[in-house]
Amino acid sequence: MKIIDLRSDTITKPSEAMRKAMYEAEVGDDVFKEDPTVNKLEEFTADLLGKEASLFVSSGVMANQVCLNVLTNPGDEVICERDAHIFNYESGSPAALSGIQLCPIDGKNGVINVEQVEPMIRPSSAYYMPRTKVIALENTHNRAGGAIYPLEKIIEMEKLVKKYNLLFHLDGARIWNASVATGIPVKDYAQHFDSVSCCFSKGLGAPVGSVIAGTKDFIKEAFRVRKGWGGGMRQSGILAAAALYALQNNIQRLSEDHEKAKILAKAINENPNLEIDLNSVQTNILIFKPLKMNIDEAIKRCKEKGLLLLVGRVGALRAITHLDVSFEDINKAVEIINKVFN
Ligand code: TLP
Repeated sequence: MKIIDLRSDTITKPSEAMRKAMYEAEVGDDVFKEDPTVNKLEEFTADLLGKEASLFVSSGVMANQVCLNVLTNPGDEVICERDAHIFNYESGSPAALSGIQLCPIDGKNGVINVEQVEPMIRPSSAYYMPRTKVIALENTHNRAGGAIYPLEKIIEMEKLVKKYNLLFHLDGARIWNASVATGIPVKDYAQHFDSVSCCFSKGLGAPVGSVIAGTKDFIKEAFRVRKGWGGGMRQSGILAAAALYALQNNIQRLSEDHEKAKILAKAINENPNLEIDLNSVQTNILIFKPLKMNIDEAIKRCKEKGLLLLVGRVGALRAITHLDVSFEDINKAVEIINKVFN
């Protein structure tokens, strides 16, 4: 039985051409900053994001956590949306690794408004309170079904950040999807933030790796923290080559994944036993609810028929389209979904 795996876009495997680029990569010791392929990737990414410098790291979690560590001091507070990845899926690392706490705010489609955030900024005179230091956003927003953070909302929030002398972080694990869907260059998103993290190992199809971007001074500090956390890699040009290949070849094709998500979303919406907010399906993630079956049972029944799904938000299923599923696979997924939820 052919398995259609829609659990995540992280499950994609490197293509032949990507593997060839990895095989042929020139390498050196990156702890001495002597890996030419890593250096090239970092320059390329910094330029793409319009930042002074960037740093290749092992994962999206490491990228976010190194950024938060560099931006804060122990006892500080970071404001984020309640469904944010940094709040829900990073193993409590803000507390464990940086001694900071998060202040989650309920959003709509992953978006929080300045009117909600401003009253949550702690007065600097209150020495007995945590110190608000950072506002962190996520674009696209995973738990909000891949929703895009509107640029004008980012700009509004940036004004608040500046007014209170705070710092601004973007979890841009899937910023490429936001950019392809809106036509807004990644640079135009990234320019508003002090630190940006982006992933190569999701929709772009690389096997490993993320990047952090910011000022030269910020990246110098991030380099130190990465090393201290055991993230100094040696001949990592092998991995950077895959990331570079992904950036040069796999960004524009994300629009295909978005098309596949729309096909799937339409079918789910037409099924009376399922509920989906079509407005939230803006990129490659679908969050939907079975109305007459519990989540575990739904995942089990789909799996028996060859379709792999994951739990999304609490009480909801998640499907993600990616470069290793074809349009034909999507049609098959629709058939399975209609059989399971009939
Ligand atoms: N998300 C994974 C799971 O952890 C849920 C997925 O399958 O979607 N930021 C965002 C917005 C993410 O969605 C993820 C991964 C990360 C950061 C962390 O990336 P990794 O897993 O590479 O550390």
